[in-house]
Amino acid sequence: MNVSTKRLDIVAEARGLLSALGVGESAYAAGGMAAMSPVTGEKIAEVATTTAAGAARAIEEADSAFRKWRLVPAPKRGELVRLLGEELRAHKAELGRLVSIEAGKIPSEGLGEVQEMIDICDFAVGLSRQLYGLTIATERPGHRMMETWHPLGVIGVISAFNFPVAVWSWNAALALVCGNSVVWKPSEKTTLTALACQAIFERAVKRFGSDAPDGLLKVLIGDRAIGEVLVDHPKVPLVSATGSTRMGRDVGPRLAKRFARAILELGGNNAGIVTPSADLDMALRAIAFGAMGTAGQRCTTLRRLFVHDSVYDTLVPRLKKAYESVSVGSPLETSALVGPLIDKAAFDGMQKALKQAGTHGGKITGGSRVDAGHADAYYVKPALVEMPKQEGPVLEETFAPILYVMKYTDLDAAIADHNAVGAGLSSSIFTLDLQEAERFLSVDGSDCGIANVNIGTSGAEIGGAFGGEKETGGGRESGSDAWKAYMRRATNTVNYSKALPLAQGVSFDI
Ligand code: UN1
Repeated sequence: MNVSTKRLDIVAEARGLLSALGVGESAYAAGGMAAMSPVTGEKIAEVATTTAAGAARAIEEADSAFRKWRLVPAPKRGELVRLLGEELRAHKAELGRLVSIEAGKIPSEGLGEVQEMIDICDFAVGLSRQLYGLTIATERPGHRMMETWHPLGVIGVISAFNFPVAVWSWNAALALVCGNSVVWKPSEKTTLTALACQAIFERAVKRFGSDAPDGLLKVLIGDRAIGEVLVDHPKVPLVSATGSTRMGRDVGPRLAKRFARAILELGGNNAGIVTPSADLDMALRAIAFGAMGTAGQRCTTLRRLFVHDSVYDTLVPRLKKAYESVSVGSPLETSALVGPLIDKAAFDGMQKALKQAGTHGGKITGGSRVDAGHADAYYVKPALVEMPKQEGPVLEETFAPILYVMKYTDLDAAIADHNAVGAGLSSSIFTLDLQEAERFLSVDGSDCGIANVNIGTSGAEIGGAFGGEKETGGGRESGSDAWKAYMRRATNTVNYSKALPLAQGVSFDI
């Protein structure tokens, strides 16, 4: 099959999916921003962009929508998210496929991402009948003190290419049941899936009826300048931003300057520890998925591995074999487990890191480019690098499938090394020893937002709070009580007595 035939195929397929998902042609036919597919490296559409004035207008409209939406009772708001979940169920195959085309995910991961959206919708629907406050003991007789949660306003969402639809849904599903509107700036690399989500959402709104105001979801298509409009706008009290630590270093202070809130979900440099008692078959599978899955382009990807020297020579040769034999190829045309990198810059970044690792004494398995029949697409063999110690590129997140493997002898030292990087997102220990497992989860164990036992670092469920510490930014999205970040808290004290006792015994008799 020659490249031009493939080109026609993928463009036609993307258009067919967009139309099935309800996206009008004017949104992607002749706009100013190229939509590329990493699968073939070709342009599949030209998306209409938002101007700075248009972005500001969208935020104003979303603010008006918020003012009406907050008055709709929360369980009713949940009904809209329930309908969104239904639409996602009905269109899972199409949206999952579009994710594969635009982000290069293998089919089960493209579909898995949509499943993650459905799951968070279910979670948010239940939440819409909760949003619990507290009643707190008061020192004053005849008084009641309580805490209530109110909608916050327009929630800005900035998302990355690697989870182009799920990360939006984690934020949007919670924001909506909490009574907010959403303005979303997706990655420039994944605009088509964003347009698809908007169309799916609009269908849910239509089914919901007139209680849903216009402007509950606005999508801004553009580059960094458009993201800045969102970050700097006074009518956006919270921005939830997923991306690099470098992006977070810009966004965080800008928000702080105007006292807006931030949920930052930034880089990860996630590690695993394989102890002497580990179930090595299980560890092998978990490591392979964590490190090679999604072509190493999850923020939760396993990037560092500390292996006890008593099991190193058993596990590492098996791992290397898995690296050598893993199938790499087009997620649309083959059943490969590893799809493409997002673009040439990602490939260059990977090669640079591998070169640096070599200068630090790293022994590299894999890492070279794979010819998948598409000259402008970047497929690579995942790389396993045995490192003498943790230094150089091991300390940084390179958004590509590189796993640095190091030997350890003492668990305390391994945990210290584990924690000695900037990021603090996800972590795991593979052990059947209760003391080791508990030590890893304890106060002076893993310093990450996610710490697992006998599970890899990636693939978290939506029910838990998702996010990490240190340079990962500290934000939490998704499950548990992450919803609280999307609301404002009011402490209310009600006096139902006939007197006016002052707190702290203060007297002020006039
Ligand atoms: C991300 O890479 O930005 O835990 C999110 C996971 C997924 C989410 C990853 N549920 O790997």
